Amino acid sequence: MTKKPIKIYFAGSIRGGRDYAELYAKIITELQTYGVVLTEHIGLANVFEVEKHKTDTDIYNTDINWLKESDVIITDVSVTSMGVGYELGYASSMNKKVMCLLDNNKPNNLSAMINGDKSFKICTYNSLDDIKKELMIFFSTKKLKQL
Ligand code: 6IA
Repeated sequence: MTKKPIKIYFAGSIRGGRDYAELYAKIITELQTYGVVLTEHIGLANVFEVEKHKTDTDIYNTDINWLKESDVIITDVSVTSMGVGYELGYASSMNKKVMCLLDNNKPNNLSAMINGDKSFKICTYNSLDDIKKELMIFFSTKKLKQL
């Protein structure tokens, strides 16, 4: 029997600010070596243009369905975003595996409501190489291998 690829939900700031959009795209490329990324659009430079025909209700419904369907949620929380916070709370209530990446230069950007949820794995980084190493460790854990 062939193994189904892991479904990954990558969350990153959109209306919260796009300062890290280029990094999101690089993280998504790396994540695609581990499974299927349901939310590839998060890294697009022109996400507002691409998504402008969708209503907020459409966006919400699609994202919640992807969140439910996903095996893991990976997010960069260096830029504060209401949407990402909402998604993380939702994921936590479904007992999903969540990894939060945080730029070492932005320690004060992280809400206590994220930092205080001990079901989240929070990894700080200084570089893309650090992120790649953390992802390798995360995806090599036994529980994820068994999915
Ligand atoms: O509050 P934020 O916009 O920063 O929330 C970002 C998070 O909410 C992301 O992790 C996404 O999963 C989700 N999200 C927010 N907006 C969108 C969107 N279109 N498309 C898909 N997912 C979204 C926004 C474009 C629109 C302004 C035309």
